[in-house]
This record gives sequence, C-alpha cells and structure tokens, in this order.
Amino acid sequence: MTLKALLAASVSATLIAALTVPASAEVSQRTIRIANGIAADHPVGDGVDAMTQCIAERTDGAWTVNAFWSSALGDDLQSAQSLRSGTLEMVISSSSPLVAIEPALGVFDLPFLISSEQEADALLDGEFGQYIADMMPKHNLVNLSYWENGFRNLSNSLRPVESLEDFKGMRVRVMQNNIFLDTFQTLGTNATPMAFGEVFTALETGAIDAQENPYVTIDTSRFFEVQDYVSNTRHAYTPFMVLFSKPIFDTYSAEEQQILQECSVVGRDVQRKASRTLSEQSLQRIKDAGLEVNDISPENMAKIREAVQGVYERSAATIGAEVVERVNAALAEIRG
Ligand code: KDG
Repeated sequence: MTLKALLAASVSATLIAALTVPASAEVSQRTIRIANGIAADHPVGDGVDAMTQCIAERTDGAWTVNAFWSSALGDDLQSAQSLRSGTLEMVISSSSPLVAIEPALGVFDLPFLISSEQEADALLDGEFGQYIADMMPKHNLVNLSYWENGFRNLSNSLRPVESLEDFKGMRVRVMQNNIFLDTFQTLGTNATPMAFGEVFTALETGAIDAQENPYVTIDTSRFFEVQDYVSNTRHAYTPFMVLFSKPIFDTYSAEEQQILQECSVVGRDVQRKASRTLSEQSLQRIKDAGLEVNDISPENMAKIREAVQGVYERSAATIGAEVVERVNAALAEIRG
C-alpha cells in the first residue's frame, strides 16, 4: 500500500470510528422504523418530527428514525405483528384494530365513552392508561405513550345523517373491530370491516357509501374527494398507541429505553396540540371542498346514544368485566 493509500485508509477508519462512537456508553447506533397507516401531513407527522428531534438531541444523532406513511409497511395489525416478532421497531396505530391481539383495548371503542379531549388525556395519561399499557408486554409489545386519533365522525356519499333513521342500509366501512361492527349494525347500517389502507378505493369505486374517522383523517387521507356529507357524530374517541417491539426494546440499555419513552411523550404533546388545531382547519377544508356538514340535534343524538347502549353489555365479556368497571370508575373520578 502506498503512503497516500495508507493515509486515506487510516483517515477513513478514524472517520468511521468517530461516526460510530456512541453518544454515551449506554447509547448505541440504532435505526427505528415507524409504520403508520395515515398520511405524512396528519398531525402524527408533527408528533413524529418532535419525537425525532428529541431523539437526535438525546442521542447526539446516534439514532436514525425513518417514518413510513400511508400503510407503506402494511396495515396496523400486520405492523404490530412485525413488532411482536422483532422485525420492525415501531407502529403508531389506532388501538381499535389491535383488539385481535389484546381484547381489552376494545374498551376505547365503546360508543360515546369519552366526551371531551380533556377527559381523554386524563384517562390515557393516568392510572387507567397505565393499566392498559401494562397488558402489552405479554404480547411482546411496549406502549410508549398514547397519542390522539380523536373523535370520530361519519362521512358518506348518500345523504346527511341527522337521525337514527338516516343510518339505515348505509354501507359503512368500520375498523376490523367487533365493537365498531356491533355499533354500526345496531344503528341499522350494513357495516363492513376493512383495513384503513383500502378505504379510499372502496369509497371511490362505490363498494361502500360511508366511513367514520376524525376530521383530520377525512382531510389528510383525502376521503373528502370521494364523499359528499359529513355528520358530526362524535360517536367514539379512539387513541393512537405508540407501540415498540418488546424483543427489540429488551436489547436497549436502560438509558435508551428512557430516551424512547420520554421522547414519545414529547411527541405526544406536540401531536395532540397539532391534532386539535388542525381539526378546525380540516373541517374548514372539508367544507371548502363542497361537502355538506351537519350537526345532530340533542334529541336525535339522545336516541342514537340510547340505541347503542346494548353494545356495552354485549362486549363486556370480551373486553373484560374488570376493565369496563375500571374505566367507568376512572371516568367517574375524572368527571368529579
Ligand atoms: O394506521 C392508521 C390507523 O391507525 C388509523 O387511522 C386507524 O382510525 C383508524 C381507521 O379508521 O382505520
């Protein structure tokens, strides 16, 4: 080897060594891939940016974070299964499709359970949220924090939904979740469970008439392009779970695990704030796109709520009686 080549080799060896020097003895080089079903401009994108920046600061840039959007790595359930087998690091998923893994998560799908964002935050960030998070490690999953999917509203291509009768016969896509299926069947619709990634095309081709999601999703996933009506039903508040693969988490040092946990909370606060600000803007964009948006009168809403009461009893056994008791107690305490 010539002197020049030797010098070049030793400079690049030094460079490689410098690049691979961990931020601290407890922080190694890591790559985190995050699967998401929603689009990058959804408020989850703001949360991921904040979490990534926090991670970069806390690890001195030793970790690479790559987010994949619009189901590019598969749907929520497939991604969660990849986490369980240790082949993917993170998924940010609505809790609802994950009932196939942990039935207790169905508690968040009970119709009209949560009535405000403040209530949701107190429930999820409090003892009850921790109680549910503690169920995940037995499924090889770690819940780092709860972000906001939000209050769900019905959109459709047929008519304004203003009363119980208006749901009748509508072909509605629901999440792959028996509680949503029961709720929408009870409301008189022809409900079809479907993965999120298939919804736009199903609406576009007319295979279904309707779907239900928060305004930010109707906006950022462009459902408004293939829908004509949106009704402010607020029939459920669903959280996002920021899930990490336990087999991979277990290879992280205590310091690294703490970075993950704390940065997911930094992301959570940014994401929830963005979700609440963007919700108003999304609603405006939906209206500007020409969709008819309607509220439901208190009298008609009371009838809708009454109609779905039976869902609580029918799903209690699947969710677990203790889980339902605990959520009711936690909400009673939050409501004072
Ligand atoms: O991956 C995207 C989903 O977690 C989320 O948007 C789920 O609300 C959801 C739906 O309707 O499928």
